[in-house]
Amino acid sequence: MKTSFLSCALGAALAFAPGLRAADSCCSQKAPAVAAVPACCAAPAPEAEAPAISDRSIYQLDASWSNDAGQPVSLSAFRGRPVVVAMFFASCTYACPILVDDVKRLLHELPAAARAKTQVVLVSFDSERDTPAALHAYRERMHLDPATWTLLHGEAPEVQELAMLLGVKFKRDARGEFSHSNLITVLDAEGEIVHQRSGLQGEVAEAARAVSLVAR
Ligand SMILES: [Cu+2]
Repeated sequence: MKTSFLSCALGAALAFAPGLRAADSCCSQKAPAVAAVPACCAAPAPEAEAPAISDRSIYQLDASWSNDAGQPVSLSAFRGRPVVVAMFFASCTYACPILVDDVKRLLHELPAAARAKTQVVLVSFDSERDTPAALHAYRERMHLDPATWTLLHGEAPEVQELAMLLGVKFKRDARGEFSHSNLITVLDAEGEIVHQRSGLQGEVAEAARAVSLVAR
C-alpha cells in the first residue's frame, strides 16, 4: 500500500531541486567568446547531492529521536535499505511482545543477504516511561541484536505525527497503558511504505516478500 500524506507545500518545495536553480547572476550573462572564465565560476562544481526525498517518504519528517544509547537519530539515517517499522511500548505485557516476535519471524523468513541489509525500527508510544535506558533494558530482555534493531524514544508530538503517517492508532488509558494497532510497516530504500501487515501472529510471508523485493 502506498499512501500520499505529506503536505502539498512540502511537495512543492521539493520540486525546486538544487540542480534546477538558475545560474548565479555572475554567470548568467552571455560571456564574450574569448573571455576567460570569471573567477566566480572557476571553482569546481559541488559534488552531486543525494536525490531529494519524495513527498511520499516518511523520511521527510525532520523530528529527532533518541536511540537506546541516548544518541540522536533521524529517520532519514535509514535511507538506502529496507526498513521494518513497528510502534510499541516496553511495558506492554500482551500485544507488543507478540508483535516483536512477529518481526523476528519475518526476519527469519528472509534470505540471508536480504536480512543483512534490513533494519528494524521500533518506536515507542510511551514518551514518558520509555526513556533510552528503559528501551535498552527492553532490548536486553527481548534479545534484540543492535546490528539490526533500533529502538527509538521521541517526544509526544513526534510520536503522534509518525503514528499518523504510518496509520497506527493508539490511546493511553487511565492506568497509563496503551491500546494500539498492531501494524508492521515495510519501507523501501526511500522511506516510502510498500507493505503493511495488520494483526498479531499468523503469516509473515507476504511482509517478508516485500522486504526481499526492496533488498534486491
Ligand atoms: Cu502493546
